[in-house]
Amino acid sequence: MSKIRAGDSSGVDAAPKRDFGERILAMAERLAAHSDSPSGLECTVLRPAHRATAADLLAWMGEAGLSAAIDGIGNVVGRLPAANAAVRTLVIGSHYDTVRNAGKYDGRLGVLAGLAVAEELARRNVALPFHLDVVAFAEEEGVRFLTAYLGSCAFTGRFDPEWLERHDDDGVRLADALAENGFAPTAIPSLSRRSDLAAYLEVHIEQGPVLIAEDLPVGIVSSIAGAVRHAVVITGVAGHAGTVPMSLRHDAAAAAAEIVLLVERRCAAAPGLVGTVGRLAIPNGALNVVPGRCEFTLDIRAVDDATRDAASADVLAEIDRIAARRGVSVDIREIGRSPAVACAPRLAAAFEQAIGRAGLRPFHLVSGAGHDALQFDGICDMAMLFVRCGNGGVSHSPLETVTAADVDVAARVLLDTILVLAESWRSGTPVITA
Ligand code: HGY
Ligand code: MN
Ligand code: MN
Repeated sequence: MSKIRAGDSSGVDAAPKRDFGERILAMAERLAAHSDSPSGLECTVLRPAHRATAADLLAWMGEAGLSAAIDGIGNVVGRLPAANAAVRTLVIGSHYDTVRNAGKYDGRLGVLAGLAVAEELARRNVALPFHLDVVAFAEEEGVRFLTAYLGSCAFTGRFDPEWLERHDDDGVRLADALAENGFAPTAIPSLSRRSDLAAYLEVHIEQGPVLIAEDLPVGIVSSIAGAVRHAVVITGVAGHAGTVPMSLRHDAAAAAAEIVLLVERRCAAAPGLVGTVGRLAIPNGALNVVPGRCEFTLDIRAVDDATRDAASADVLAEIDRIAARRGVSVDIREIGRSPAVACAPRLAAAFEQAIGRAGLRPFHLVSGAGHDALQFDGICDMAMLFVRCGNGGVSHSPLETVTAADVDVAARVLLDTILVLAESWRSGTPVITA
């Protein structure tokens, strides 16, 4: 059967009355059954639940008519090929790993929306002028090895071999975890698709309350906040909880507590600036021992790098003063840094026009959360479409929720956008150049 020329788009209502939304939510439900925790969803990189999730995604991509494979770090890549093998690729992606006690839609919604839309394009036998890859990135959250964006960094040629030496809470090195999963750590640089990328689109839950307040199902991301992250170890003097006078203590946990409040105070000082101590532990702590060691993480972000870096510098300087006053020592290691980036206006405009064709009010908003799209900045145009979250916008929580109707709108906007990008290329006014 001859291919239908791309661009024969009759807008977002062209898709058959198959409810993308219900199908995508049903697939998200299936994936959420794979967890490494008996209580709540936990799918961290290279563990059993992660492998099972990748296997489902690989199978579904094949059933959708894509040629699919798992690459050398666990990214699941499904391709809808163009007739001309020499053209570049439009990537639709997001991540399939999760935080601990996670929601079902962070990352996965974007993967499954891309999968559902690619399946529809294959069903219609649409001849796109560019390859279309749906990519489920293996790791974005940074939960297991404290290094975020492993999957999209490998995909965009930004993987730092130093990360192979990072280890998890059980002391397992990333290199060893990769090898245990049949991946070759030294081959990761060869996974880069940097030279082949025409553009990147990501659909993601908003993870905030703005679209609720605007009463809109979808929004266009204007920019993505940049984060700087540190791992901090405070070393004080362990002692007997009953015999060491308060005036003689060098309590590592008390120093950490003062720092947590410092981060909260400093990062409340500017709009769009946020600071979080997300992990805090007293290794081998005991009820009756003055903590001699305390370990925690710092995550400071803002919509612009200058605001973020000023806050980070202030916090680090104050940590030193607190440590000196309390007679504890501090080891601070930067473990991640991503710049604030703007989405490509031309590509964001393609989303905006599709939203307008759907009869909706286009609305632009900033993303306080980081996303895999960050890693495409400077390599190809990238843009993001947010989907309204319920429950006040809560995310990184089992309370994360979306409606099938909103997800359906997002999928249809994505489908229409892809068809219009193809049409623009065919008519000689390409928004992306394949
Ligand atoms: O931390 C973030 O912003 C994202 O959820 N990884
Ligand atoms: Mn997340
Ligand atoms: Mn995410």
